[in-house]
Amino acid sequence: MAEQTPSYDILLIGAGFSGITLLHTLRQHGYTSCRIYESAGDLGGVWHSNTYPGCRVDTEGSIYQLSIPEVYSTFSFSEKYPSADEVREYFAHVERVLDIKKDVELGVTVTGAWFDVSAEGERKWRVETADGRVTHCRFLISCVGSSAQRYVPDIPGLESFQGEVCHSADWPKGGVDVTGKKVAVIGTGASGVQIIQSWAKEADNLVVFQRTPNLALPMQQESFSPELQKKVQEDLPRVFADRQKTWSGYLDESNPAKTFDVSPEEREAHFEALYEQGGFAFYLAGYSDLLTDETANREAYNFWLKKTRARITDPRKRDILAPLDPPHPAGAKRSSFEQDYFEQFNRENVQLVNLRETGKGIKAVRPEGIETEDGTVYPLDVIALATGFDSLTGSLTCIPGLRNTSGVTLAEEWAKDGASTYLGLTRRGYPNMFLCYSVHGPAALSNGPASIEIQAKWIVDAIRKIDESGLSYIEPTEEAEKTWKATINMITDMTLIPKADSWYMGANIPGKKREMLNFPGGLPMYEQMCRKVLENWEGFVTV
Ligand code: N01
Repeated sequence: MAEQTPSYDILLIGAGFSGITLLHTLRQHGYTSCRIYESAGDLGGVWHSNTYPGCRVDTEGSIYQLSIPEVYSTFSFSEKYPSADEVREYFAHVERVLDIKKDVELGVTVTGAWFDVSAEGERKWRVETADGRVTHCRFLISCVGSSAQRYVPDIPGLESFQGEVCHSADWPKGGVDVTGKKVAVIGTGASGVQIIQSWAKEADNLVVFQRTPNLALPMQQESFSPELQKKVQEDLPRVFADRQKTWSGYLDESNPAKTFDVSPEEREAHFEALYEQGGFAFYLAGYSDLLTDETANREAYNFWLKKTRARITDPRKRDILAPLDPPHPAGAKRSSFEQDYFEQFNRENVQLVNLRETGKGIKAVRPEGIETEDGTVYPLDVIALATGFDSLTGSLTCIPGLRNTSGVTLAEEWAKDGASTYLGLTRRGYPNMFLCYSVHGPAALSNGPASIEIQAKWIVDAIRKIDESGLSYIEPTEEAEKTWKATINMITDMTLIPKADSWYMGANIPGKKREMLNFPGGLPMYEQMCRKVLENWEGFVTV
């Protein structure tokens, strides 16, 4: 039987990329009393839970991995953009090399945590878990990621549906056989695009319910021969060094020219080259005013429009998937990467419903299917909810008993005043708690492993400095948090990002405060600002 009141120096929540990076870095610095509590049954975070059909990472495998030599020198991805299955194989490999699980308890859900700050108290965290245990630790590190809390929209009658309802982030373990079936996908974000690409080819009939068109870009997928895999692997040390120097942690750098500084011919050739390159290059290596000037942005949109509309044969579907007027500035909301997404709508078995058209909103789910406001009923056997996550904040506020030193829960605090952190790494009222890949860090605007490595290094250096200087704890001041948030908002307001209803801005969840949840200044600036603070604990109370 597990000990009822275990105690560690450092407790981490979550065993995805951040938890593993932190644990490995802590071990390297001699911290042996570390434990990870992970609610899932294996390592991998979102990659463990996202098993929907067609699931694939939308970052090139070469940069979407840890820069740990003993790990990367003994593994290579077989495709440019690896499948979720191969990412799970990668995590199994990480386990074989680093023996992570010896410090992990799987199937353990943290339900609450509180730091006893009183002078007569222990000045430690008391962490509650669903199995009834209370764990004590000096440092608590949240590695819960951005997408721990799935979002299910409140659709009347959903529970009355007689067929199967599956959320992309909680897919039935045995999969869903849709052969000969009538199926629907609600949502056209990254998950929806990938499910649609798979199901269109397998199901008897697929109905896609789209609210906002996805300005999806070509993935330009490639299979790697063993020779190419070897070449990619040999180049990794350079790749890892380079990714830390760019704004996003991807290798692409913005073109210093502005959109209209160059001739129309040159511009067209540049757009064409980036489109052919695939992935985020179209934005990240685009002209420098792409995300700051609406006319420039429209020029990039028009190029995408021309390319995309040429692939869709039905004029009605063409206008819904790639409308002449942009739904939002290109790049202000996350574009997915597609392989043959738009071609699926040329198939006779694929219907498209524009939820923004009068009468076409979803009225209710009936036992036999989905009814739209105009009374049309779409008969269905399976409904896929690809409706995303209460991103970033939701991963923390879903821990019901996570509360500050005064006993107020984080969920209450942030519901009232919006999110607040210092550096995206710490939070007032939560002494000695650190956040990784979380609210107000580079998170969703970065290549995960790249920003995680910067934050993990900072967190471990902060813990070492606390130990070396004999401090009990550190805690950010209210003023420091306010200044950090103001900095984020100031940079955000210089861009077109607020003009899109995106999960970057918390705008995908009804009732959630609309505010920027990521640091938009880029990795080099972020790292520099965080490192400077560490020199003298600027913005922290030290006890
Ligand atoms: O979620 P999303 P996701 N009625 O929030 C729609 C990462 N990821 O799971 O755009 C009808 O992007 C919503 O519509 P709208 C990646 O970072 C990565 O797809 O809000 N529709 C939208 O179309 C990604 O960005 C990978 O108008 C409703 C969709 O549901 C992030 O996770 C794979 C609705 C939600 O899209 C999230 O992606 C998967 C409603 N009531 C995910 N509510 C890879 O790396 C919401 N929608 C491959």
